[in-house]
Amino acid sequence: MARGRFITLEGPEGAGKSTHLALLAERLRAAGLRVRTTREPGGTRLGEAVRAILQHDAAGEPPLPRAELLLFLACRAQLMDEVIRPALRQGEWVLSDRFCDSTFAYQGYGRGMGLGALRALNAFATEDSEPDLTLLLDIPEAESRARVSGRGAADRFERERADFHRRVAEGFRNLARDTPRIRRIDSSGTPEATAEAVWAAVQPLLQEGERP
Ligand code: T5A
Repeated sequence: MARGRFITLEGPEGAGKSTHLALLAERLRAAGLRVRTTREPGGTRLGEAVRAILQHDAAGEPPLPRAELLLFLACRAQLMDEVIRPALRQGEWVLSDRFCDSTFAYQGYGRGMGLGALRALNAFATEDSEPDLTLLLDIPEAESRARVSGRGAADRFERERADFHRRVAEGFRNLARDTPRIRRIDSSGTPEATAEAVWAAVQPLLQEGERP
């Protein structure tokens, strides 16, 4: 059985990752593929429990930066072994709302941790697995703020200062420039225009699958 493909969607808050993950999953299913969707942090019982700690201080105190990093990586290790790798082995396409590039952007560029150490720790958590394709949905910072502020109580990351969000956004763009698997997509237009750009970016993977 052919191995499935692993696609991640990344970007700042409100960029449209959840929206486009759902639309892409629908389109891939319509093309006859078996698709599994997941998210980080989350996607397993352990991951969802840790998500509440990471985003909403469910432990009663906020995790300090190194603890925060290790909690994200613990979620990733669990998700990789429990969901992603088995699904890929079964020939499913896996779409994840955030993955390793969020760690590099938020904990690396945002919190100021060294990218070399983050890459090594991420490799340990994933046993060296990488996405086949990453779609970076990019929007101007003001647009991200406007989309997030329109939807109720902010989580711990959304409450970070503007300069943190600026570093994260810049970090994502640097990662896209330096990493061939990352495709940067403008997500500031209409959802329809973004969905078409997402679909175009996925075509090479679909065509690979058609080769004998
Ligand atoms: N984190 C995560 C780390 O710090 N390190 C890590 O390693 C990981 C994995 C997770 C938080 O954890 C941090 C980063 C995050 O802060 P989250 O809930 O997964 O939090 O992430 P959010 O980005 O906050 O999720 P959102 O749901 O807010 O953002 P989405 O998914 O990007 O946006 P979406 O699709 O829910 O909503 C977009 C809105 O914009 C409108 C839509 O109608 C919708 O209202 N819109 C468009 N949507 C798509 N395309 C367009 N062109 C649109 N135009 C308008």
